[in-house]
Amino acid sequence: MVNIPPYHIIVIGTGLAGLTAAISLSKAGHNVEIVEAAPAVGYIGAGIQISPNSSRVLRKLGVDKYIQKYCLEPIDLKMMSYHSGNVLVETPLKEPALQRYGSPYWHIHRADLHRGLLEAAIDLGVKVYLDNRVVDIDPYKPSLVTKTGAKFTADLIVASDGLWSIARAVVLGKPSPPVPTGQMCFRITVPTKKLEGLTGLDDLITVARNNHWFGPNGTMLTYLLEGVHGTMINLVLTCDARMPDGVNQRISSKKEAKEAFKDWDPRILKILDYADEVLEWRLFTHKEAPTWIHESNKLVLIGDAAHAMTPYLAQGSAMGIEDSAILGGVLARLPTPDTLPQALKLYEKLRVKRTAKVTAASIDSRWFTQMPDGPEQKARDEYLLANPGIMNGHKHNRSDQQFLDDLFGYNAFDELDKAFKEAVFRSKRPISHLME
Ligand SMILES: Cc1cc2nc3c(=O)[nH]c(=O)nc-3n(C[C@H](O)[C@H](O)[C@H](O)COP(=O)(O)OP(=O)(O)OC[C@H]3O[C@@H](n4cnc5c(N)ncnc54)[C@H](O)[C@@H]3O)c2cc1C
Ligand SMILES: *[C@@H]1O[C@H](CO)[C@@H](O)[C@H](O)[C@H]1NC(C)=O
Ligand SMILES: *[C@@H]1O[C@H](CO)[C@@H](O)[C@H](O)[C@H]1NC(C)=O
Ligand SMILES: CC(=O)N[C@H]1CO[C@H](CO)[C@@H](O)[C@@H]1O
Repeated sequence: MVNIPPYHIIVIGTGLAGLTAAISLSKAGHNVEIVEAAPAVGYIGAGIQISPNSSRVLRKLGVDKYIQKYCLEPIDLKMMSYHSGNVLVETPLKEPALQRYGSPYWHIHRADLHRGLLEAAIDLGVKVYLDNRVVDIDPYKPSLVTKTGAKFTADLIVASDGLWSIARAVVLGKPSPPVPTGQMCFRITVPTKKLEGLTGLDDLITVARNNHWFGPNGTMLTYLLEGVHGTMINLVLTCDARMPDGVNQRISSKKEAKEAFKDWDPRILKILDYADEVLEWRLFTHKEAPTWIHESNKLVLIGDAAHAMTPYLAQGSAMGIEDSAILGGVLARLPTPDTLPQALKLYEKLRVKRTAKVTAASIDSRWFTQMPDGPEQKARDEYLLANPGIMNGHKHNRSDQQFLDDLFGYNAFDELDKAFKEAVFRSKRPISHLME
């Protein structure tokens, strides 16, 4: 093989997408630097769910050895009625993840995942510049300036600057702020040690499960985390926004959370009594962007910057992780400056449809899971009880075989192989001349 000089790539943001992209691009042979606004590599919120075909990406990138011991594998998914706690759905998670999709379903504390990704990136030689908020981007050079006055010039800028991305407006040529969904969530973790011995909680605090409650204009989700800080129960309580306009995140209290969910499963209210810290998060989404690539072909969006979605399916960062695998993959196979436009186009093509579909499904799942009490909700519950298990054509996506195969079965690496094979076959010309 000819000796191709690597790209010099600057990644904006050390979120889950940014760090995974840095690892993936570095493994593809490129030189990667990351600039991050925060003074320390932090993490937002508490737990995160990593579904099979994104755990596949992390394993393939070698991140598993940094995080494995902090991962729990939920045995099943339970969906319950908000007030009574009556079980409406119970489907296995751990076993199908391993058997059918070939990669585990993980629950992990974001701090542990973040630290693992950062260690993996640093071990690969990625340089991380903290406390360097990007204040200006020149997409043509491409270069960027941070608030410290430092200027970084590269061959390519990969913007994973999240929901409030400034790069997104540069790519689209106009502001494109996120859209509030009208909902918020309370995010809470409680060490299970504090809850031991309380009646009725055993199943919630000792068995690794994915527990959901459906209720009027809201949902609850709990799962266990096994972090460096010991075992914790993670709660995500979603409801219509009860925050003052203009406030998007704030420290809240157990009193607020209990008030918002006062008619819900008393087990959760009991757990809330033991919460020390309660955070409120306003939930946003983005309109689908017409493109993720700046016309210069030297600035590209990934992660929430490209496709922020509602968290109702727990797929936001999973999509960013898949993006990273694909972007690294195309830039491994198309590594020369003349092929950069084609490489980015292929990345976008492989990702836009999938993320749009998952975004749509995530929004739909809000309406299915949050019906107010009434005939429609009764019919839903009766349907769920009459149709247990995972099957083709199930009305609820989380029980529809086809939908799950599509979501969890997605193999970023196979998709990439397929795209390259198809492209070569169609053109019978070298890959660098494709997709013009
Ligand atoms: C309540 C809730 C629960 C969720 N649960 C799940 C789940 O279970 N599973 C799942 O897959 N997803 C989940 N998500 C979605 C997931 O959190 C996001 O999709 C994911 O964190 C996005 O990662 P990212 O790297 O794209 O962006 P971010 O994590 O937002 O990272 C962006 C980074 O860029 C930095 N940055 C921003 N601007 C600049 C700048 N100008 N200069 C330099 N740096 C900058 C930020 O400081 C930050 O570090 C959930 C989301 C919410 C709100
Ligand atoms: C619940 O949500 C629906 C749809 O957004 C809304 O019309 C209704 O007012 C909400 N109900 C309450 C009690 O807020
Ligand atoms: C499932 O997802 C599809 C989009 O992929 C959507 O059209 C459908 O309404 C969703 N169903 C439910 C119950 O959320
Ligand atoms: C649709 C798809 O790509 N599914 C893949 C998910 O992962 C398993 C295990 O590697 C593959 O066998 C599937 O093809």
